[in-house]
Amino acid sequence: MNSSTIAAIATPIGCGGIGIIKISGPNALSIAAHIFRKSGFKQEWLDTANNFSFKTHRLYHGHIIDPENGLVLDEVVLAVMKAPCSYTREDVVEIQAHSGYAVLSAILLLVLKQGVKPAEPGEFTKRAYINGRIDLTQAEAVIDIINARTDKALEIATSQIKGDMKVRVEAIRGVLVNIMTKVSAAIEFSDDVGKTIDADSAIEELQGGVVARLKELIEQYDNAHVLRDGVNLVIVGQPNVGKSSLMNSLIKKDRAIVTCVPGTTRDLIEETLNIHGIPVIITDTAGLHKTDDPVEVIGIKKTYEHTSGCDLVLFMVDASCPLTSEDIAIFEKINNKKTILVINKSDLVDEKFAMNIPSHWADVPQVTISARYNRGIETLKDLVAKTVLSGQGIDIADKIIPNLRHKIALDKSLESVSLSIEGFQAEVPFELIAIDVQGSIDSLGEITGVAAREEVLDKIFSSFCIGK
Ligand SMILES: Nc1nc2c(ncn2[C@@H]2O[C@H](COP(=O)(O)OP(=O)(O)O)[C@@H](O)[C@H]2O)c(=O)[nH]1
Ligand SMILES: [Mg+2]
Repeated sequence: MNSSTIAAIATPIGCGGIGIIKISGPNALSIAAHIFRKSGFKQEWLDTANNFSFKTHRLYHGHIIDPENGLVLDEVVLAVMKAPCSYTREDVVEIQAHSGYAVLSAILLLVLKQGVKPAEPGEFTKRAYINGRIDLTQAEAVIDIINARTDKALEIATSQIKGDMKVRVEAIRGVLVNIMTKVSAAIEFSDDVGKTIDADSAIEELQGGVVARLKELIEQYDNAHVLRDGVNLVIVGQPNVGKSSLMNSLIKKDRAIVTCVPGTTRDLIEETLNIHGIPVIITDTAGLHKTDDPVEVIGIKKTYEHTSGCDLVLFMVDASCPLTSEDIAIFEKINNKKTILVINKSDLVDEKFAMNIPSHWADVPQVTISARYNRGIETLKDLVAKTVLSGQGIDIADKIIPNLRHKIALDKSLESVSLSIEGFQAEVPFELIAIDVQGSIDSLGEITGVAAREEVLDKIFSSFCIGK
């Protein structure tokens, strides 16, 4: 348990109905008692040390009063949760005050004056982890819930905060620990024939209980991490093909200016949208062509820079005129990216129209749309989802989706366990096999936190906001 008491404003600063100041630590209750006056106060409520004594999991209505001068700072409700049944497993008091910059700052200052430390970003959750209430995957899920932009991302985060990922990883780790126990016994009692390991059954156990399950989780990351992390989508193409019209059609508002004047869009225009549960940041760009206009030149440079870092390119061409050498030049520049060929202005050609495209574009998924008349937009969205979900379709049944940190540890664990299997097969000494089994165990421990290094913890918790 941590000996210090910490406090922070836990709600966004601004005008609102309620703002919450959270206090956690051994002195949370005594400090709250010192600055709080319950409504209808009676002297007999005080204990022998002249302190107000709170009951756990109760709400108390009253006022925050500066004990030095008797000044009332606000009318509040106090939520009291005594250790260990609290978010941090320490004594916790939440002061529900009115939300305004001045009032919340004044109360926080008063709390800090009582010898309380301002909380670091994520420190409450870090304490919940250190005090054993949650594992590292659940701590990460807290930030995922806060940042979730779609229902799907939220589902993944809530499954993780319930501990689904932890349970899955611990089950795999359990198999490894079991094998490790046998290997250790075999090393220790190498003279005792009865204590040796049957390599075939160990390999079978590792293949089924570890390798297959690790691969399943890694595959789940590869196929579906975009549901949690989102994707960056960029619309590129020559001027006037209809990029801004598509942007507006996708986000269902007139965000980008649409005109028949080539070179209208010069800057990058960014919007967020939800495509079948995938959080998408979409960028409309300056038309790509040869130009002497200095503003357009900058816009084109920005377009290429942005495209190099994106996850998926919507490469747009105009159905009403044949492809030009400019179109082909653009395609050559972006063809190292995942791309969808979007053939726009289908309203200007007849139904049987098929665009004449170079043979090496044949593998590029394509869709014909009319951005102006909102035709083919749903098909385009389906294709985007399918492409970024690695062709897995939109229904990801399993909500356990590792994040990048988990996936790196899973890869390491898989590598070590594979080496240990090779060791069993080659009948190398058990001492060497033990190193790989232990390596595989340790990598999984990094995920849940049983074997996480301090810098990993710092990195995770520093991404939190203050007050969480
Ligand atoms: N007929 C037709 N015109 C379109 C379509 N999409 C865009 N346009 C027109 O093409 C011109 C250029 O559109 P805009 O979205 O500004 O193209 P951008 O330069 O690629 O951003 C405008 O006059 C649009 O109204 C479409 O699907 N069909
Ligand atoms: Mg435009």
